[in-house]
Amino acid sequence: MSGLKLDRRRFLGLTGAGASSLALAGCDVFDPLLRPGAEVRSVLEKANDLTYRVQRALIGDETLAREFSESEIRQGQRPNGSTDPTSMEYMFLSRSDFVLYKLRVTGLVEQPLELSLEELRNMPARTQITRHDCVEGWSCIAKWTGVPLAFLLDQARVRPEARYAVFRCYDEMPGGLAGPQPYYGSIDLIDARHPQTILAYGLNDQTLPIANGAPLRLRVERQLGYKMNKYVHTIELVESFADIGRGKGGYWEDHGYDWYAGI
Ligand SMILES: Nc1nc2c(c(=O)[nH]1)N[C@H]1C(S)=C(S)[C@@H](COP(=O)(O)O)O[C@H]1N2
Ligand SMILES: [Mo]
Repeated sequence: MSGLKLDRRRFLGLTGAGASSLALAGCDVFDPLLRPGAEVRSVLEKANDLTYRVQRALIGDETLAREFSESEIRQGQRPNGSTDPTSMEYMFLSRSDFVLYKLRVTGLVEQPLELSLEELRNMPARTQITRHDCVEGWSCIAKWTGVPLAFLLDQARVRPEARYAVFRCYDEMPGGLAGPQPYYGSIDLIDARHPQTILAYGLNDQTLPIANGAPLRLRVERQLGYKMNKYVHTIELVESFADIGRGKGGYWEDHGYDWYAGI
């Protein structure tokens, strides 16, 4: 996989800047360079689109991310980003061990679903030991257990117009002048149906802790950490994410990060 990483870095280097380094420089509300239509923005958007297509062509649809052995788990999964959501609904659910939690699967589906944790735990499960790479430059190897997203999509019977799965989360992030924004993200249906894409409720043989996204978080193993939404309450199948948030497909994407964060 390191060859691919190098290609991507080199490619972003050629465009002048990775989207992430620009985003880290400041909130785009105040950054005229990242205004919709600004030249830098459109170069970044084209770069992201090309990165996505090049990576898709290189890695194929079904290639598996590397899996590790138990002995390679050296530490707990380092919590990052939100670690303790404070919305009323979340605090209410977490105080009663999420017994009233329901995952909703909605949007372009024939059969919308509302599933309790118990129902999710009784579905086919997959366990995988994988490496989580954060855009900030650290990695952790951890063991994740959950239900394959493909199984949920089959139960919900996705309509042919659907192109993306959007994940909505309980936690809120700073949104600049617009006020707090709920964390959200999206992946295409190729990644959504990938065999290692799971909604995890277990981490290192324990119940998923709040710090790491309880009760349910996404694992999408061929992309960077910010794509792996924690605290998921709704999965919505859509044809386009242009009308959601600021239209870039996720909270961090709305702040300049690549939509396709392949590693
Ligand atoms: N809802 C939500 N999901 C999130 C984040 C977040 O802040 N909120 N942070 C992301 C980032 S940047 C990383 S690296 C991983 C961290 O997951 P962990 O806390 O289990 O290590 O979650 C990702 N998913
Ligand atoms: Mo991250």
